[in-house]
Amino acid sequence: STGPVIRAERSYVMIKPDGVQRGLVGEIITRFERKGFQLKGLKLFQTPEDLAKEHYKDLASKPFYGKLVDYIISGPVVAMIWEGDGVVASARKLIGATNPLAAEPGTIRGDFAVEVGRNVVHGSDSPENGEREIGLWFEETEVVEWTRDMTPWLK
Ligand code: 3AN
Repeated sequence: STGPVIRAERSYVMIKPDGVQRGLVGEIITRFERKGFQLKGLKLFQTPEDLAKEHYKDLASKPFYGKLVDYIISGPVVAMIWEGDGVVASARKLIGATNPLAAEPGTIRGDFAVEVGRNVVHGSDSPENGEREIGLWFEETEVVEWTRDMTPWLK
């Protein structure tokens, strides 16, 4: 067929080095799974400095940019693609406010973080940025197409 490909909304979600080091990987993935979003890509990854700089290039003029890049490359991250209707805005609700002290309890940052410079997780701020970030962090061969309606596992 020749029609345009209409693809579901996707967000780039990343567990930052503090989240990995604190053993929060399972907890964070669980929140996205049980909400109902679909995991389309996942890897533990040591970020090269040039990629961290590119990812945060919109913040390059901020005074904290250098520290932010150092933090992101300080240890492995868990890079993820989550897909579903409204996933970008919903992921940001699950994650909570940028400043963890302002984040509501029940959000990831509200439950697990206190410092803006160590706020555990990233989520894309628009569907367009989601696609941009997925393109930065994932090779096409690392994006997995799969369906959740398969043969029942239990009878
Ligand atoms: P969010 O991650 O909630 O989308 P942004 O895009 O404003 O927030 O900021 C990106 C990242 O920059 C934040 N996750 C945080 O790690 C860092 N950051 C933002 N503001 C500050 C700040 N005032 N001091 C240190 N780091 C900051």
